Amino acid sequence: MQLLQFSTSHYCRKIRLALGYKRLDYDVDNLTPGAHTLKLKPLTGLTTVPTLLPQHPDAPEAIGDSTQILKFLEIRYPDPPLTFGDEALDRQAWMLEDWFDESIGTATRFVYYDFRAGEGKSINSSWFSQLLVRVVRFQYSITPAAVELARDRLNLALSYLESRSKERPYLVGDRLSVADLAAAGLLSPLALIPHYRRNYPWLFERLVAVHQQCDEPLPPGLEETGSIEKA
Ligand SMILES: N[C@@H](CCC(=O)N[C@@H](CS)C(=O)NCC(=O)O)C(=O)O
Repeated sequence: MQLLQFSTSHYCRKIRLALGYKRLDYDVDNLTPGAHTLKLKPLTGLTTVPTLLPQHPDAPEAIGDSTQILKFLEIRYPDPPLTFGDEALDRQAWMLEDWFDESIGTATRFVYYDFRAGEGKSINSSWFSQLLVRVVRFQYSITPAAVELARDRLNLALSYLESRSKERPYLVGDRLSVADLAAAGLLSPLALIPHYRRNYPWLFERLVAVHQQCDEPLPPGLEETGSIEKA
């Protein structure tokens, strides 16, 4: 199995968490942003990573879109499960997964690239990295007004998640599910932003715990300590 990815993409992190949780062997092909469309478009008709190549005669050649990849993995490799086999719980888990994907993942991207262009420039001030930040901000129309809307959306999401996390560790049911993987992957870029590290310590405790459960290296900002104690 091969994962076509950008190493820094939070959507690709979500899939690596699932592959790790299911203890599946895979290798990665780190695509070059810009040139990636040449490889991806003929395979899936999409231009986005992650794309999974199952490399199995009974499976499609390529699966694009992280939710579709999770669905494929869950059907083909059901053990250990990331769903519940219960209609109501599964509906809740997939709805949360979709919400993180379509709304929160995008909001995180806006806030993260705004940070990287300003206060967080020193994270990587090389010309290539700064060019990439500019291109992404242009590509997704990351304007100051849009960033404000994204911040509001994240604040609401984080207060919802905080109230849930006080009740129980998992977002749905009593074990890890696609909803937790989506949350851990798509909120992971916030670990580099001091405002979120200061104000939402419980979030980063959860991110570390999910990454450890999935045997996935911790995201930038959390990897140096393996815990959030020194944050
Ligand atoms: N809904 C998609 C979103 C994936 C996505 O936005 N990927 C970005 C990287 S984080 C990408 O490939 N962008 C390049 C492009 O749009 O051409 C998914 O869940 O897979």
